Amino acid sequence: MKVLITGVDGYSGWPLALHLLARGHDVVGLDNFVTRRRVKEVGSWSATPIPAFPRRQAAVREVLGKELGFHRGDLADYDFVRQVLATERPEAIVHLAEQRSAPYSMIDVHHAVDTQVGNLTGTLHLLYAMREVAPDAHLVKMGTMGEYGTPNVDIPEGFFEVEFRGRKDRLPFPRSAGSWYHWSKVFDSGDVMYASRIWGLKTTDVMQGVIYGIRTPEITDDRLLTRFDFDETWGTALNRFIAQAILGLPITAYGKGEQKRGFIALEDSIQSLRIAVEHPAGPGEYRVLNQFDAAYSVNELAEVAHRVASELGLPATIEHPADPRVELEQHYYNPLHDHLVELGYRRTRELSEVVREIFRDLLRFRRRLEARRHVVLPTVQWRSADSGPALAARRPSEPTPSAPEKPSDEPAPAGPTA
Ligand code: USQ
Repeated sequence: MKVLITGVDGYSGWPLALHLLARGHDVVGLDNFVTRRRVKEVGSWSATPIPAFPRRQAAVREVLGKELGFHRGDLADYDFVRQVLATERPEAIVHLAEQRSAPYSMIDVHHAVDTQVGNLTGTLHLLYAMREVAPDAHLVKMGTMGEYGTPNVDIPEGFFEVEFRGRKDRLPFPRSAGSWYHWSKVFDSGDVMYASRIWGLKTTDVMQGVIYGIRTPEITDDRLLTRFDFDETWGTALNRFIAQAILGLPITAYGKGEQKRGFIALEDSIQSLRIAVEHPAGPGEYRVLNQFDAAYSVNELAEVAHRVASELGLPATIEHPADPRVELEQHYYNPLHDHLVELGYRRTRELSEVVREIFRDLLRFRRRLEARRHVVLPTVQWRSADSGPALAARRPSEPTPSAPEKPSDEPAPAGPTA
């Protein structure tokens, strides 16, 4: 099958490309490298060194013996999007090219607008281009479990049967997101569902839980590593906890730490996306998949990171700073996740084994963590206008005045680096 991946240079896009190539699919990617620029903007970088894209393509050629096609460009440019779809004629499009950080979207008005305008524009451009030149393609769109929020009832996969004042219907389950970023995904979901209905497009909306991990079976060489973010803006909870333990910083379980989320290992998240691609939705179908394996509280994650750190002789401590987010710190959480299992998905990775693997990798790149230790502790506040001094009132992608010099282990800049 021919698959187009938007956001192929990113954390999930890159290992997905490797996995689909290894499975014998034709893969072509698209990216504008904005994540690399945005991570630099907050003064950080990936713990794993990420080569410039042409070097990544060369490594794929050498290690996997496969050709990864690529278009550099921006989904904000409709002519570019239509041109790529018309030239490549993909059978499936996996749309990952969105601003993916909740804290980034909460920095200030500019970052909120950048997130919502960028995410919604890219999705609408893809939908219109599909209608114009690729109406038979299947769109697999990356959404988020965070669209649902944390209601005090079970969470179905997208839709539920409801009876109100004596009448029944099957309706989209109410969304109640917790950041401007998460709301952008809610609005996207509405647009994808509507485009399916009016144009008969095949669409799958993936309600993705928090992904953790660094490795997939295809990553057999350091040149094939995916990025690993650990700063307060781009790093997700578990990634940050492990980096904090290595750096001797407190593990920051916000508030009571009883916030629960759905989690999935990177390798299993890639498996799920591949299954969604290989089992397309039907014409006019808007299919929703809740994509996570298990719900853990932030405290449980902190404890796993602490336990593995202790095994490795690292003296970690867990702290509970006031929660910078506006979220329930104790709540019911029971989302359903059966659709992917029905399509053949099986969990392959356990939390503590992946945590050990991340520690092993990050200890090798400890110098890169050390060089950015000043961007690990939280500064962005959901409530007040008073974000940390390095972030307040700057337009997206303005250079960060406080960013330190590059350590010598950064790859030579033969193009964009991360
Ligand atoms: N948290 C801490 N300490 C930290 C960082 C986070 O306690 O140092 C807590 C947060 O308060 C939150 C939970 O951990 O309760 C999850 O936060 P996160 O930063 O790991 O994840 P989140 O902001 O929800 O976003 C991430 C990805 C996003 C994806 C989402 C899936 O960045 O792209 O959509 O996970 S979900 O969480 O299911 O919405």
